Amino acid sequence: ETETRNHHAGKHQNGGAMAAETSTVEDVFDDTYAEKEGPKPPRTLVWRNIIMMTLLHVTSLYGLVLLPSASAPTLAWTVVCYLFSALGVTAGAHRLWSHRSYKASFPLRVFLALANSMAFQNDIYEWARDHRVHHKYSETDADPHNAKRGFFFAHIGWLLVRKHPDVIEKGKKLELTDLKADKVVMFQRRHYKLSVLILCFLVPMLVPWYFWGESLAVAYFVPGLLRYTVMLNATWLVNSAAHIWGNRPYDKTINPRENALVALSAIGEGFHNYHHTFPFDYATSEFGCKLNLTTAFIDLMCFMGLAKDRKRVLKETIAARVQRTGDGSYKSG
Ligand code: ST9
Ligand code: ZN
Ligand code: ZN
Repeated sequence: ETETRNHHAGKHQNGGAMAAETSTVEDVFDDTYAEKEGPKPPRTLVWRNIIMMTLLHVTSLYGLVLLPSASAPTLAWTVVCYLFSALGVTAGAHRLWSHRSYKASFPLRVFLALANSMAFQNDIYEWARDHRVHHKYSETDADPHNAKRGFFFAHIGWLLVRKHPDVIEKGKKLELTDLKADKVVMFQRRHYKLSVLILCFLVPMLVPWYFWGESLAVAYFVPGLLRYTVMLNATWLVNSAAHIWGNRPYDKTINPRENALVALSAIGEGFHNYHHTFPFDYATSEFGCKLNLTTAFIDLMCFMGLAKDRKRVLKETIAARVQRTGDGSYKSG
C-alpha cells in the first residue's frame, strides 16, 4: 500500500503525462502473494546449460592466460565492449525497459538494443519479464533467482535448472503491453540469435583483428569470451552478493542491500536496498552519479536530447522512509 503510493508519488514529480503510461509497470512488491503449502517441486537440472556454462567459464580462463599477450588497443577495446554491453543491460533492459524509469528516443533504443545483444543475457522482453517478477515477488518461489535458495542459486544456479512453476504462473499474469508495443524490443526478440552471434562474438573478435592486426585467438578469448564471462558475473553479483551482503538504510525488512563493490563492477547497480525500495528511480540510487556510470550515461543522453522524463524520488520521501523502515546505517552522500 505504502509502496504503491510512493511509486505514484515518484511518477508525478515529472508531471501527469507520464502517469498513464507508466502506472502499468509491475515492479512493486506484492505482499498478497503467498507461497504454496507443501513440498517444493523437484529441482530439474538442464544439462545443456550446465555444460555450456562450464565450457564458457573454462575457456574464459584461457582468456586470462592470453591476457598478457593482448596489445594495448585490444585491452582498451575489451573495456569498451564491457561498458557497451553493460549499458545494454543497465540503461537498457533494466532501467528503461523493466522499470520505465525514463524515456528514450528511437535512436537511443536502437543503440541500447544493439548493446543488449552484445551482453547476451536473454532478449530484452524475456529479461524484463523475469525482472518484473523478481521485484514483484522478490525472494519467494515466484522470484526467478530467489536469493532465499542461497548464493549459488541466485548467482548462476537459476539458469541451470527449470524454473519454479510459480515464476511462470505469476509471470504470465504480468502487464507487458508496453514491451509488446515497443518495435525495437520485438525486433531484437525476433532476430535475437543472429544479433548475439554478430554483436557478442563476431564484432568483439573481428574489430581488433581487422583494425590493428591482433591475433584471432587473443581477439576471440579476451574481448570476446573473457569480457562476456566477467560481465555476466558482475550482473549476477547483483542477484547474489547484493541480496546477501551490505547495509539496509532504506528498508531493513527486505534482503536487498547497498553494496559498493557490486555497484562498481555493475556500473551503478549495487545500491540494491534503495533500488528495491524505489524501483522506479532512474538512478537506482539516492546519490546520482556516485559509483554509477549508468546514471551519468542517461544524464548525457538527456543532455543530448535523446532521453527525457527521468524519474527521481523526493528527498522528503526518502528521509521519511529511512526513519520508518531503515536499519539505522543511513549516511547522506
Ligand atoms: C542471464 C540473465 O545471464 C541475467 C539476468 C540477471 C538479472 C539481474 C537483475 C539485477 C538488477 C539489474 C542489474 C544489472 C547489472 C548489469 C551489470 C553489467 C556489468 N514469466 O525459460 P523457460 C515461460 S542469461 C512468464 O524455457 P524453463 C516461457 O515463455 C545468460 N512466462 O523455462 C515459456 O513459455 P512458452 C544466457 C515465463 O523450462 C515457458 O515458460 N542465457 C517466464 O523452466 C518455459 O520457459 C542462458 O543461459 C516468466 N518470468 O527453463 C539461458 N519465464 O513456451 C538461460 C518463463 O509458452 N535460460 N516463462 O513461451 C534457460 O535456458 C531457461 O530459461 C532455464 C529455465 C533453463 C533457466
Ligand atoms: Zn534484486
Ligand atoms: Zn530492478
